[in-house]
Amino acid sequence: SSLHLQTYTQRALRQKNPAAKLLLETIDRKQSNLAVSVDVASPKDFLAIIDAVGPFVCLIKATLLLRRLFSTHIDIIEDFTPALLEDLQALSTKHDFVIFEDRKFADIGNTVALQYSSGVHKIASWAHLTNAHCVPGPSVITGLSSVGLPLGRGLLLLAEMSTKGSLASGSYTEAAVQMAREHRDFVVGFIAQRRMDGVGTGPNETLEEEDFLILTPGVGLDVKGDAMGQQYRTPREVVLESGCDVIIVGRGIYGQDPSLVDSIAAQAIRYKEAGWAAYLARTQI
Ligand code: 5IU
Repeated sequence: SSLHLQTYTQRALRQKNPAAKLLLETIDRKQSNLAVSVDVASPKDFLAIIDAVGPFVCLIKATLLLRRLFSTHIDIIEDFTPALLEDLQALSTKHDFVIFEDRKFADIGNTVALQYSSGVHKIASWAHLTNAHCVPGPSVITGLSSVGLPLGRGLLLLAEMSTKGSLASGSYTEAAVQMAREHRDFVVGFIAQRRMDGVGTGPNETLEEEDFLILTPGVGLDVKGDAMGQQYRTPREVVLESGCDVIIVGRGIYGQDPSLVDSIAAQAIRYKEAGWAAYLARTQI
């Protein structure tokens, strides 16, 4: 199937899940397939980075480093959690980006439903997209879907990882795709390193209407990895050669000093342009 050769616009029209549709429309409107991953410990840096890169991204990936932020400060500032989330949502409206909470749910259905809906974070109430490991089997989707589907949210399954020696490969990846096929209303795609359409099906049984979104971390223009097993590929390798839809970039953009907002914006523009050029090359073949 050649769905990835279609434009984001064409694919947005066919999407039924509201979060997936919003993401594709946002990519199209802003001409950006760049997502920025904001993994910093200070709430001030967190919001400053998002404000700086906001105009250039389709999506912001938060990590429950938010959890770390909260647990650090929650004793001191009582209403800290709602305030930070309100700031994040205000920036999402101001700059027109989708919010993805990289929560990596991985427990039984009942527990993940509680983690998704309740606690101090109430993730389902503010994150358009979240993700889950497939280790628990389909019940992780059932649990999350019971909370997220009525709210118009979407789920990404972790089908592959960017790290050296990742165990998410081969039959594990195929099982992830199979799980997604059975919950197409809520599972909108994957965190993966390549397209997943038709994975695990025979050569002649590729499903025509299979259009998963592929969001891909492990993207860098200047270095090949870090000292802890992360592996980077360029936007061109990820989008043009592997057919992925969204590049997720963290340290490549905010670097070693999260307080330098001017250089952060400049890096975001650089990655945005590289990601878009790779997409244009892919769809104009
Ligand atoms: N992330 C990966 N690789 C993966 C998965 C998640 O890098 O396979 I699943 C996360 C980790 C971090 C971000 O939050 O994506 C990448 O950050 P850097 O661009 O700074 O490496």
